[in-house]
Amino acid sequence: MLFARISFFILVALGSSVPAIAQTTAFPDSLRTTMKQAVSAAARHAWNGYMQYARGMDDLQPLTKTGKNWYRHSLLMTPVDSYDTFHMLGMKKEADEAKQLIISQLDFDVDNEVQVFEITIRLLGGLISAYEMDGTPRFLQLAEDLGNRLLPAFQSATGMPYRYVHLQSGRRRDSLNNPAEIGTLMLEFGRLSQHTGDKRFFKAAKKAMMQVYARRSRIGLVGMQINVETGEWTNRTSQIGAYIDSYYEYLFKAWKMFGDRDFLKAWKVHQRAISRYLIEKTANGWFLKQADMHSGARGKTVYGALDAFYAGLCAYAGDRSSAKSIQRANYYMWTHFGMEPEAFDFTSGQVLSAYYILRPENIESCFYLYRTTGDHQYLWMGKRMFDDILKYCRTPEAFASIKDVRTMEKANSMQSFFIAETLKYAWLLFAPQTEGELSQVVFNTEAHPFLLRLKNKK
Ligand code: DMJ
Repeated sequence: MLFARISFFILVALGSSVPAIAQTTAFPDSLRTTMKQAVSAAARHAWNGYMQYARGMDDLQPLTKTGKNWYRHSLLMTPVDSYDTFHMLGMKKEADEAKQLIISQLDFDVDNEVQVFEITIRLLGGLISAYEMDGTPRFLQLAEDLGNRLLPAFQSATGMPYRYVHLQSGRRRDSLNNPAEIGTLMLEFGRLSQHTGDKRFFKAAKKAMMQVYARRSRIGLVGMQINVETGEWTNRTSQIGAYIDSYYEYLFKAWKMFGDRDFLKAWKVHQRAISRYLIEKTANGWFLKQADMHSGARGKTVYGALDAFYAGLCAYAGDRSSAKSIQRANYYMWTHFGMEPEAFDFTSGQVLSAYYILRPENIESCFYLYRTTGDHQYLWMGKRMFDDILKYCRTPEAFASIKDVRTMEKANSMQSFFIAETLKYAWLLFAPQTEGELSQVVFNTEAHPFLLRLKNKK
């Protein structure tokens, strides 16, 4: 009792530096149903905004109520990214509308120079999962056509892809690439080979990924930028977030999906190095910092929205202890600023990039933590995050990003990953475990579910 009273006074005295602790009581079933319905309503609202103001274009700009294309011609980023979410959430009307747009309008024979990584995770991934979900052959034809148009990107001296490729001419550009954009092609290209029987896709993606792994430092880390022509690192700073993140994610997931031990071995080497050199244990949870890839020397203590995925990956890969401690830091990051900023310094507390662009990683980690531990605190965490998104990002027409989490001023963007990932993981968090069952599917980095095992296919 006395201890409880003392703790209370310490907590009050600490004020805003109190570590964020999520509620741990049982999450009522009725609330789960309410949350699921609220997430579905949010998905419907976001899609209606897109259909009313940006139909046929890539993205909706929610404040100006206009559409925006990434390149000269639309590649239907939002419909392709959204289709499997609607399918999974049982939103038939919305799924049919997205499918109709894709089947009638999507064409890759256009004068666009595209970013290989983004197009792979959003479009190739979305088309493959759509095909696996409803079996419509056109989805696979589109995926194969796209895969063939992206393949020239891998024609470099090392086999690591250039960052951009032109969809019609195959012209490549930008030899300064990074592990995330090189390695996060494996699931999509590998699965495309399995569906089409054309092994070139798997081979190209695996070679590229293993070229990055082969250039790891003696202590098992990789840097943030590499020249795909010379194989030289041009930025030797290591971290868990941008430019590297999903390279690690795909090593583990490629092992799950293809059962190829090369991926498992690489994942384990990196996992050890990350634990040793990048994790920093603080009173607010375990954050991940920057370090020199060769010496392991501590660098900037910058952490942010993208880094938050690593808790989920640890949980998925069986390291629950690290997962829980990192998720505590993730929740601190979300609650401390009102919503998570893109980046902050976890030593000084200073916000470095104040925007929130509807990113999924923190809720995604709640999903993996809940599915692997059954601990209801992750449901409460996810509820808090989703409620904040409703509170701060919802507009009369759709959802907007936040320009500055300190003022909650809105920004004119609704990225396609909001429906593809953020809302899918939020819904799955509250849905029965039979939905998005982790023993049946592997989610690509854009949350497109691929069947873990294909029947009768090599
Ligand atoms: C998504 O496109 C993917 O999750 C990617 O791996 C990282 N960035 C966004 C979401 O934040």
